[in-house]
Amino acid sequence: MANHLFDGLLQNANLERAFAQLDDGRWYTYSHVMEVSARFANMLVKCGVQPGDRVAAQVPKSIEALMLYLGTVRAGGVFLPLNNAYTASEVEYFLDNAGPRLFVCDPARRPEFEALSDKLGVRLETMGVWKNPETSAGSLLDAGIVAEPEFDTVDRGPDDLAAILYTSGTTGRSKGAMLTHDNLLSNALVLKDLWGFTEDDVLLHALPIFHTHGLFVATNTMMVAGGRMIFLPGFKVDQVIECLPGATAMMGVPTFYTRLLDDDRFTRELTAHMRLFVSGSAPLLAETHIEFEQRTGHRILERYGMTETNMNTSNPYDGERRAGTVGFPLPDVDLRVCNPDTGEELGKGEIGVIEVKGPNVFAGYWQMPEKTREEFRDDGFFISGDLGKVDDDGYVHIVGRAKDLIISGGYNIYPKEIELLLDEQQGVLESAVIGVNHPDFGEGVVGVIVPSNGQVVSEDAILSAISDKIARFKQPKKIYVVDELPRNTMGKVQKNILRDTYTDTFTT
Ligand code: MCA
Ligand code: AMP
Repeated sequence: MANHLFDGLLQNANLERAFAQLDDGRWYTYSHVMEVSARFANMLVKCGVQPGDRVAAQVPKSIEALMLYLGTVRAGGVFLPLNNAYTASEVEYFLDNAGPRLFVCDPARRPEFEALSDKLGVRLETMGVWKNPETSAGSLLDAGIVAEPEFDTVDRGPDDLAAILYTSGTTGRSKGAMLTHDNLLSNALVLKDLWGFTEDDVLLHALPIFHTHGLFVATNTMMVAGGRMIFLPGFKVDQVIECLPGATAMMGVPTFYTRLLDDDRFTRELTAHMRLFVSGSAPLLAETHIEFEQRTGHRILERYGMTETNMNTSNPYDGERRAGTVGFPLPDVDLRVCNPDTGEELGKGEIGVIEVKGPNVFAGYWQMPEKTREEFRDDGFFISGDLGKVDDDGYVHIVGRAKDLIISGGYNIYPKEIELLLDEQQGVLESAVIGVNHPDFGEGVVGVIVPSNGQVVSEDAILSAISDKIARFKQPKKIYVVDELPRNTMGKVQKNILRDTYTDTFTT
């Protein structure tokens, strides 16, 4: 046996060639990738990590953080990346639920996590951003960078777990999506071929690396192609514009593209040499697609995926990329549209819930067999919770969501989680959380609150009370206080009415 994912990802790597160009001027070759991932794998073993153990990481974006992912896979571990914006109480849930052997955090946040890691019996190490050999960048990074550069990569098969990524749920509790070696590798291989990536490509990487898009779609696909990345710490328009001339391709969420279009320096000349712009994680407005083409001459290639499934569909590389659609199912993905209640398959053009099956689809939710069963049909199709249709030409359209979900700047926010928190606040009887049009983030979070009898609640007091409870990007950007919520005859809150009422919150 071998290590299915690690060997597969690096099968086309030429050790002499560059893997990443960093914003601090450093260049990483594929030989560095082999060496540094081995050093981290050695460190992980020293920390007690054994095959199957989870390694949780909430660390700033860096090439070393990516090497920690690869080192974990080489050591036979299961990588569990966490959004940097998560607060200590959110992190507590993930650590408690996943039971990792090791938690690697930002050195600046170590004091927040010491008591927690003691309580949960999780070893705590730190990893910051490397500056120079004299400056400490955290315990794991300092030691990892000088550990042995060779490692006997642990055997792992296609069905072994490589990663767990948490996704929130409509019940408010996050669920750990278990992704196998083959879920990740098969998707990377398909995308490389479909999007024509080769070792001559240079991907401008400005996405975070704690989610599927930046961690797997972008970096795994580049690795299997043997290509190179311009690896930026995050998305800043100035830096992206400065780096575009050196890139051949870019992947982003719609907010990246609307921000670029808002800048006059983003021109046809600047992008003339580019081969491909990919968008996903949130709906790309047809207007943005059209404006992008008018400005640059390029048609953005939109694709559709989920944490649980990696990528499911893509517009064609060579054929027509249709605005407002997410293209065709990937070659190894079966996709159908069904009646959400009965599960009966619907015909062309009919709207229902999108269901998928294929090597990309996850192995279930970590220690939640019931939840897993609920989201699969008996014949193995995963129920996405997205509403869509397939048109006469076979293009898939996403027309809405059966799940109550807000997507803001490419981050998923489940209203239930915010509502539970708002309801706990002093003076609050009940609440509803909705997403409405936001010029920058696509959707912006709005909270609507009904005070308890005789109580006075203010927007400021509520926002300050929840400020350290949930990640900043999930916090309502506006709160309205009302006497009652609109309900239907069944007593269910009519969120569509709230969305209509507050639709102009961020656009006027
Ligand atoms: C930052 N803020 C946000 C968001 N990001 N608020 C709502 N939604 C957001 N997405 C808030 C911060 O809390 C802060 O608030 C203020 O905006 C400025 O923060 P900053 O960090 O400076 O923002 P930014 O750097 O401009 O970030 C915006 C961003 C970023 C670049 C669009 O959110 C981003 O990189 N998004 C990509 C998400 C992504 O990779 N999704 C893929 C998921 P305040 O000022 O009030 O403190 S994977 C997935 O969905 C599936 C599998 C798929 O198909 O890909
Ligand atoms: P996540 O749980 O972060 O993996 O987000 C997955 C969800 O993002 C999907 O279920 C869709 O609702 C949404 N999504 C991803 N890509 C697209 C897209 N191109 N268009 C519309 N929605 C998308």
